[in-house]
Amino acid sequence: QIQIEDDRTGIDVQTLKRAFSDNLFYALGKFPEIATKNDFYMALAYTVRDRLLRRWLNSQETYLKQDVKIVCYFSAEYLIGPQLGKNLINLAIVEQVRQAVEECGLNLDDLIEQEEEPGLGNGGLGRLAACYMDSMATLNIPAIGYGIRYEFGIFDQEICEGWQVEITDKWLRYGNPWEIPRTEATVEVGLGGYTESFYDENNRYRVRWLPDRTVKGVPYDTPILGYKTNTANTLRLWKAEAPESFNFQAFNVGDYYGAVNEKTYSENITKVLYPNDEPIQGKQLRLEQQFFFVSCSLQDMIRLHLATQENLDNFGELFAAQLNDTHPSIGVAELMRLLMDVHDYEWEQAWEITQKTFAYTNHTLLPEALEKWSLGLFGSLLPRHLEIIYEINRRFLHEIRTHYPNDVSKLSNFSLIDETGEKYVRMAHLACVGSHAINGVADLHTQLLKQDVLRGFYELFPEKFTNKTNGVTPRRWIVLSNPELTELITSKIGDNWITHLEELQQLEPFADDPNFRNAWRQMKQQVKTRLARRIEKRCGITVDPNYSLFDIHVKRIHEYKRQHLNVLHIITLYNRIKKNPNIDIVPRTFIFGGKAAPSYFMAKLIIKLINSVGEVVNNDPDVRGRLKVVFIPDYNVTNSQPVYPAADLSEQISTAGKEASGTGNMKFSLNGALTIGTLDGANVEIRQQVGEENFFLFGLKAEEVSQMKSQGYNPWEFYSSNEALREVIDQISSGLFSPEESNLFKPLVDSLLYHDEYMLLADYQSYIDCQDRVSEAFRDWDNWTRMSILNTARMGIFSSDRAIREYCQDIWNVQAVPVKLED
Ligand code: 26Q
Repeated sequence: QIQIEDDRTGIDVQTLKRAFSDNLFYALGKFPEIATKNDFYMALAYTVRDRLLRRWLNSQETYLKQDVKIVCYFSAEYLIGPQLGKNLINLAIVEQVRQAVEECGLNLDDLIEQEEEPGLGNGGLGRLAACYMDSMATLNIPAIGYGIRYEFGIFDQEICEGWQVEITDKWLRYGNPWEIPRTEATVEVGLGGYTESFYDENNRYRVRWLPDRTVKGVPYDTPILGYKTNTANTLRLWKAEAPESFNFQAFNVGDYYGAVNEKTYSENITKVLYPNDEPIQGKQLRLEQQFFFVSCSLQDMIRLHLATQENLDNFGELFAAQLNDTHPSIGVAELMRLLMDVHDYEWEQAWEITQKTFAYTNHTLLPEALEKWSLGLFGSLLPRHLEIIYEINRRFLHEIRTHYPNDVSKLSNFSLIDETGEKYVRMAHLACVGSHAINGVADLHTQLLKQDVLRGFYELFPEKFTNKTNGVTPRRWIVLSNPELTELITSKIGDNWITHLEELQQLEPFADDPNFRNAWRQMKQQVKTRLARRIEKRCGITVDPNYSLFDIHVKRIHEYKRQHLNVLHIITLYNRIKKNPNIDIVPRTFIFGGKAAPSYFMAKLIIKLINSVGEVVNNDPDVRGRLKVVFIPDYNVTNSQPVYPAADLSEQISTAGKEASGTGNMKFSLNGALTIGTLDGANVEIRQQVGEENFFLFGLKAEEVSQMKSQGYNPWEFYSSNEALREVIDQISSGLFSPEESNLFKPLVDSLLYHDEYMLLADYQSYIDCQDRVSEAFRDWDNWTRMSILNTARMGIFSSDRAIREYCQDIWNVQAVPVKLED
């Protein structure tokens, strides 16, 4: 072995130190004396990247040589979070690196915090994709994550006078050491134009698409290394570029600005992530984004396939493409087009390959969140795809006619085209017919899909439907976020749980061990203190980590998630104190965090309400610090990591039947928080696992919600018959929390009193009673600790490793492929 190689791969402290200084000098062009903190971070990132490159290349080589089946995860969003800490853990070199940088006079945690995360997603769906990439690598499953390299990710949030303000996320500003552009794998994507038919040299009827513009897709690859394994998969994100830097023809005619304009236009496609976690009506650029990344990815897969195979006959045997919601579902039509128009396949065989390749995951039950595109927009951007969709539909409706000969209403219900008013393409229908498997993301969610949203499709092909309850990766959400808990668990049961999370069960007997309970409580205190320090620094609010219950509600701000129900509880407690300042009350710190879609007025008003109530409660001398309300600004992966470990109570209080699964609920409970929650999404399964005596349940059930709605729900009845509730609502509307503008919260109050779509008033009393039980339980520290231990011990099945094993077995038919480090 030559010395150079050692400097790039060695993992002893001396070599790491030398490599770190080398990278600082040769990659960043700095001496330590003049380096900034970011220079040091970059130098360390390169040092770590060097150490995973061998594994990455070997993994890719192994896949290429062995004809293995590869999972292609298609997702418009990835929220992978900061990479440095995670890679150190997966390489198992945290301690050596800590020492190495310390010997250079630096602190590892400071450097880790320096990293700007790629915020290439909105919330749950994007983060799920990231957890799944981690698990696939850890389980040695060959995988490629395909997506979009947004130049601006989800906006940064600032809070000004209690309001959300959006700031552009310039995450690439200081460079990204984790990605490598692969310009040699650039592909071209067409848009717009028209189609024409012709007869080819064999006199076969053919169609071709003549787009009126093309865009280049350049892949940027990020390695995703598994935990203590040699597998490093690829996250391949596409950036849009103009085909030529100059349109010379236009330039010669003198249209200089027109030429440059065209360039900016193409490059717009991957400029910015849409910050909504629900579809927005008819934005052409969004459809362009979806088609762009899907077309790039399918072309890339075909190129990879043809590198070792003669034709595409067995494409579906060597690739499993998972559609992360309907956002990439145009892939069904695009693969059909590529197979037929470019690779000469007949319809029947192309369709067989397509269905075999794709599977579809649904992430929503809200009917208004089902993606659809108006025919006009769709046809002008993707004329050939619209034709293909019509033909898929024609054949599909023919089957429907034979299946339900006497029921014409079935045709319009199943049609891929919504013709009830303005005409739309229904993307979920396209995904369902084009896939061999369809899944929901929690038991209840899948059940409701079968009964409700996709009922017809379930009746038609029940065998396509399965449930795949979400999971989260214990590497990021325990080992990295909560070193104190990690150490405590490992001291009792060893560290095998990190890859076999069911083994947390072995903690159960210790729940009755007084010494262990003490250690657990101390550990919780320690992580709560850590969060308290951050809150002090970030928000200037002093909170008490020792006696106060940390009651945490972090997630996107949405009416169905009911952050404002939590606020009604806070005001209720505040009123109790005001009426009786000496009341014996369990001190609580209410912690919120989350972004609102910039155009979602009500969600932004909820943020303002939280901060306004905080202003009053935090500063009222009668409260004597027993209640504190904190809104952590700019909630993202980085800022969330210190939050989950510090929770005593996890708020999972969505209206039953609205939250598909939730994944934050899992992160909290795994870290020993108790949950207050409705029977919604994965809460149902969490409660089954941890035991009903260790879970605070309240509220209407999903069927009761729909029942009450169909019987004509009247929120006013709840308001007028409940004195405490009435007082709270009246205080909000009278301007108690908005003295400078008493009508400020009128839209919110009106929405509750006159519509209350999400049944807050119906669930109010049940929620308050349940919170009272929480407070009583918290007084018994010892038993609370026991329940906390049992939560962690029984949450093992919510590992994303378990979820990925299920996808591999039931949907993808993919096997693990071990990668050797030597070649
Ligand atoms: C679609 C079209 C146009 C613009 C935006 C969108 C869009 C973008 C993001 C639609 C939906 C999303 C994100 C949805 C999401 O995050 N859903 C969550 O997925 C989690 C993982 O399965 C679940 O745990 C959550 O319950 C679900 O809300």
